[in-house]
This record gives sequence, structure tokens and C-alpha cells, in this order.
Amino acid sequence: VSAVEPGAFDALVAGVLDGDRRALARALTVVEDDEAGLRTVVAALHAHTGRARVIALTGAPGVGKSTLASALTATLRARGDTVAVVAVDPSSPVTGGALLGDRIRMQGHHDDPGVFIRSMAARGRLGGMAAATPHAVAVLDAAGFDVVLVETVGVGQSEVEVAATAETTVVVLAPGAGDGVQAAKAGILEVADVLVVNQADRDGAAALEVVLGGAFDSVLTPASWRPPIVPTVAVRDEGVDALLGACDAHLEHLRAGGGHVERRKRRAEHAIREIAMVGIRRALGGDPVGAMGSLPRRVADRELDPFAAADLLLTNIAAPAAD
Ligand SMILES: Nc1nc2c(ncn2[C@@H]2O[C@H](COP(=O)(O)OP(=O)(O)O)[C@@H](O)[C@H]2O)c(=O)[nH]1
Ligand SMILES: [Mg+2]
Repeated sequence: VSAVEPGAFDALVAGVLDGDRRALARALTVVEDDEAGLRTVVAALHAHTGRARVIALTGAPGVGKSTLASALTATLRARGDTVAVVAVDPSSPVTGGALLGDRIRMQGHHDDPGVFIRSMAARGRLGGMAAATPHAVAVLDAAGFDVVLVETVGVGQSEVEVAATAETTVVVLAPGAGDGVQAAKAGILEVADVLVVNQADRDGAAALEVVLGGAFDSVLTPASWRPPIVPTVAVRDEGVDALLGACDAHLEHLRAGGGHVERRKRRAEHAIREIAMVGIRRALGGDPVGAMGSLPRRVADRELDPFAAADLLLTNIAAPAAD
């Protein structure tokens, strides 16, 4: 762990709070790449977060998440909201979709100070993008954006968990590649607050809507939120107003029942757990012998059972003992 001089990030933090775009871009690079800086920046910005509304768009590669994010950005701007978009999508070039930044540039948002776009590479030193994304969201929140849109590929458990920390999680499906059966297998339907059937101009879209409609009947109580199913044609901006309306209705529902506080707690819980997991993984992986000490021998010698040894190991990680 490299030492960070006190004050080394003060100007960066001040720049973010001022809405300076270069400072913002650099702060997001710190989130991706600079472990010591990440801690400093997150600590300094934390008190300034909690204002932005976070909407996640998740789904299989190629369903149209970036196209929708771009269309939603335009719709949100039209009603006066400032928008930051963070896309964690290494697959776009593979599926033939343009990178998000290119799409939004195409739509003419590139010189709009009310829009900020960041594509994040799927690396991240601290346990991958699933760990880094909430910090990126926090930086954008602190910078004062009204809405933070998060695009993630909903294929792995960790990506799905990240999406579920948004106020509103929009699961995007399309006929064919990202269909409902696959989504159900990946476990992303469970986290959906709003379901989008994008590419509604293509064959199979109506059938997919029917399948999805049936999927929730068995599990919902009358009092719970029923995820609306919104058909969209993102490439033609069709259904995008309805999608935003569904997101607004969901936020209202959360607020009415205190659910937005729960979401924030869930996001905090996720962040704490990811940070702690990094520490544990490092303690175990970086220097296994040091952290384990004599525990393996004592278990092998039947002096300790493995559960008791694991308890001791966690204690050692929290407060390293000589042995
Ligand atoms: N026919 C049709 N194509 C779409 C629609 N929305 C997006 N696409 C196309 O689907 C491809 C993937 O879109 P993209 O937004 O990059 O998907 P992502 O991987 O989920 O971000 C691109 O070629 C888009 O132009 C739609 O509503 N209808
Ligand atoms: Mg994309």
C-alpha cells in the first residue's frame, strides 16, 4: 500500500465538488486505478453524496442498453435533469453496438455540460468493476448530477448485485439473444423494478412480453410492486417516455413506503462488503502463509478443527497477530 501525502487529493476533491469535468474524469481514473487515492477520494466525497437518483440498466450484450441509455439521457435532459452515465460494458464492440460515448456524441450531447459519460474498462484493481462501480457512482453523485445511469452487462452474479443497488433497476431484454428464459437463468428478473422489452420492432417481442407477464404472477403479493413491462424501440426513441414514466412511478412507490432508504442501505452494505472482501482476499491470497501462520499445521495435527481455525484467521486479518 503506497503512502499518500496528506492533501495530495484535496484539489481533485474540490474540483469534483465544483463540477469541474477534468477533475471528475481524473477522479474516476483514481477509482479505477489508484487504490490509495480511491480511499482518500471516497472518504472526502462521501458526505457530499446521497442526492443523485441512480438508475441501472442491465441485460445481456446486444439487447440495446447503450442505445436506451442515450435515449433516456436525451429525455432526462429535455426535462431539465443533469445526467451522468457510467457504462461497464466491455462487450459493445463485440455485439456490434457502438460504445456508449459514441452514441451519445452522435446525439449531440458532447458539448452539453449537463451530460457526463464514462465507459469503464472491465479491470479494476480492487476486485473488478463490481467493486469499483459504486465508487464511480458516488463520485458522480458528489459532482451534483441529478441522475446517474449505470449500464452493466447482467450476466454474472456480481454485476446483477451492483445493478440491484440502484434506486431503480431496469432489466432490458430483447427477442432472441437476451430473451426471458436466459434472463431467468441468470437471475436478473428477480432484481427487476422495471422490465424493458427492447427491439420491439423485431419478431418475437410480443411473445416475450407475454412470457414475462406470466413470470411474476406467482411470486407477487398484492401489496408489492409489480414490475411494469415496457416495450421500446430504442433506435427510434419509441417507448422511452413510457420507460422514464415507469422509473418515476417506481421511485414514487419507493418513497411512499420508505423503500428508497432501504435501497441506499443496500448500496452501502454492498460497498462495505466489497471493500472488506478485498481486504480478506488480499490477506489470504497476497501472503497466505503470513495470514495463516501455524493454523494449517494445527488443523493437520488435530489440535484445531477447521472452523475454529477460520475464526482465528479472520481475527488475525482484522488485527494481525504475531502468529
Ligand atoms: N432493431 C432494433 N435494433 C436495436 C434497437 N435498440 C438497439 N438496437 C441495435 O442493437 C445493437 C446493440 O445495441 P447496444 O445499445 O450497443 O446494446 P448493448 O450491448 O445492450 O449496450 C445495435 O446495433 C443497435 O443499433 C431496437 O429497438 N431495435
Ligand atoms: Mg452497451
